[in-house]
Amino acid sequence: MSMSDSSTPLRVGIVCYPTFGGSGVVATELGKALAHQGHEVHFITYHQPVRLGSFHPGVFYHEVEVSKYPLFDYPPYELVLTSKMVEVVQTHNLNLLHVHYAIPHASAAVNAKRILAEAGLNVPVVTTLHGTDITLLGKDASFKPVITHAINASDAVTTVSQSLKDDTESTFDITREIDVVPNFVCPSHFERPADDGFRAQLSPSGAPMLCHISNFRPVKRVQDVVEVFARVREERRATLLMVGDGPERAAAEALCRSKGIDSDVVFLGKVKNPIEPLLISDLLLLPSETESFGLVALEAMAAGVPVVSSNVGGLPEVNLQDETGALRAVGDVDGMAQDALHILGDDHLAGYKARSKARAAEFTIHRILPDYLHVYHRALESTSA
Ligand code: GMT
Repeated sequence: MSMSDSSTPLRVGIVCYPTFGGSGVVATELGKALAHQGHEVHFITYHQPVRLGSFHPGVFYHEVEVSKYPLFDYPPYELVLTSKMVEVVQTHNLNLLHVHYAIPHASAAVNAKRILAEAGLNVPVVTTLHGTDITLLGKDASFKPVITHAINASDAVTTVSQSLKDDTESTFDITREIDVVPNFVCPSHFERPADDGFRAQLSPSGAPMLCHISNFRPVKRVQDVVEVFARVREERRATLLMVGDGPERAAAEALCRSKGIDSDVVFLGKVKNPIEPLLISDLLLLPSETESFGLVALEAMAAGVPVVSSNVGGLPEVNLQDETGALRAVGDVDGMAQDALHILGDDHLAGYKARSKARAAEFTIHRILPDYLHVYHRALESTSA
């Protein structure tokens, strides 16, 4: 039976960033879902992915250890990763490598593929682009030749939104087809009761709970979150839950103090499972400078939480104006506050919540997994041809 036969279980190597970022979450949940369907999945990364959990049949983890040799001011992670990919493909007879994020994963995979070809093994590389690898790093001329090559030399390339596909094609000299495979949520993760006790503790008055979840990098415009909340707070009681950590957190905390709203804002720090805070929230604020998809917006919607976001990148493909929330130009904190107040209004909130849930149901893993499998089989066919 040929490996491109869609009923044959595959042995897939998945390379991703193991941290809290959306790309790692998508890669990890995809791997778990593939294993659940009977495929064998090998995660290859420098740390166990945050969302991997302890034990899943069919899921294996291979750690990439970076050499601490004193000669290396800059440890060559990409090369160690390449070697690890070669080793795991050979040892476990993998059919395919699926790498998430262009740098350094796609370029390392393309190199591994070449090394394996010399040993007589033909292993296709599927690359999924997630956003900042194109929209931020892509703007850095020093990365351009490597990213361009990694994309063009992959056997299949997917982006998580149409907007990211357009950005990729306009930023790089792309000579190949790109498929759009949107991000997804796993409905079972949302089938749990909200922790009402925790909510009551955070918001004893029962006031609406606004929420922001990110890595607090400049691209997330965390200060805008505070500005929007401060305007909402002028009009009504409310609590803001800030989830995550990163370089902008201290400035955001200082801004809350200077605006005198710090007693209504709770900074939780990093939380392993953002679904828990979402389940006790009424509205997500996501005013990012750029966002290729905005996985957290989709997760919020799946938890029945509407979204007020900026109208950039892939966000309009996820968050629908007046249906699941509202979208405004980057930096329009007055407009976002107006939208938040409207959505939180007694007559509106329940409708927004219900429509958000319904919209998120269009992006469940059951719908998206076949798209990835289709891409895998096409890549397998093209390399075996
Ligand atoms: O948002 C980040 O800074 C993290 C980054 C990542 O690599 O995890 O997120 C990107 O990939 C996510 C998963 O596909 C997307 O949902 C995010 O929109 C995207 N971030 C940006 O484009 C800023």
